Amino acid sequence: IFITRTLPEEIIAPFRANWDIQMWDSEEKPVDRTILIQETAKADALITMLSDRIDEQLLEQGAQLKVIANLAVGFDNIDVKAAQKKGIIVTNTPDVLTETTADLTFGLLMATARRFIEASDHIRNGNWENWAPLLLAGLDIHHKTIGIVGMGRIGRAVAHRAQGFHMNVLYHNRSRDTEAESALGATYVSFEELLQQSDFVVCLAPFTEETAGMFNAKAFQTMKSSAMFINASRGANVVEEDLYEALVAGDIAGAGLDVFTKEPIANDHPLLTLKQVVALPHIGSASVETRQAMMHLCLENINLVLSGQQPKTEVK
Ligand code: 8YV
Repeated sequence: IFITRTLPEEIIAPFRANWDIQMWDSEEKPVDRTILIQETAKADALITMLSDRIDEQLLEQGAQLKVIANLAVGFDNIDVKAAQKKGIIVTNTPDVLTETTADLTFGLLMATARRFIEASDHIRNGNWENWAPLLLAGLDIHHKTIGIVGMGRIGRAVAHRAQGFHMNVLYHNRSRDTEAESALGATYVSFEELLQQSDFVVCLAPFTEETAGMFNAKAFQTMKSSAMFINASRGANVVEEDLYEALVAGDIAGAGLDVFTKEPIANDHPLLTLKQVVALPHIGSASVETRQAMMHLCLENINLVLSGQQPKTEVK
């Protein structure tokens, strides 16, 4: 088993009894492509990260490769069709990260609406000298309209949180989710209606051919000028230049971004120059408990496949 980052030994240890486990020697730096190719040629199984490009060229090297366990619910870094054609099973980590990512998404919405980061910087920079009636005044969240684009597991968990804030929940999705409609009081609307009516537009859709760049100049111009855009799914669903222009022009009021088109972003990225932007380094699923559960699920899936059984969470 080759793992493309260093994972904690206490997670790996129980699996060492059965398998020869090798890890790339860094917690942070992505594995070199040449090493990944060499290791893939020797491996029965890989644990991969979003930053690893698993394409046809790499898969060609996997003479004995049986399973690729991606440490993420998303799998847009993997050519799943090419893997399946070669009989290689791909697994992901759904469910275990749903609530954690929904917590982060809702927190990001709150931080953006109520200007948490600016307010914290205000104190740290020594600017809290006086009280003023509108000092760091943000926008209300309760009783507002939230529009969720992508009503999957995480979308539903965010809708559930929004209910607690007495929000009106709209959603747009590839298909209608009648369960979410009855259980969460969510209303299905077209993408355009969602943009027109929402105070908070929240993107939780995976990156696919249909969602690529769907948040573009036209979308931002359709939103209310008082509305905020929150993205906790994939940066490439957004045309970042258009988002920047929309924020500068006042087409929308703010953005909370946990994801970017090309990660990691540089600290001179234009979006970071705007105070109405809250930016996070893709930490949606990053709680200790959840990251451990994700790692464990990857290893369990590999263990099952290599012992001839069905994995728990195969990407079909
Ligand atoms: C990743 C994510 O797990 O699950 C996903 O799809 O985007 C994150 O939770 C994280 O970036 C590590 O690859």
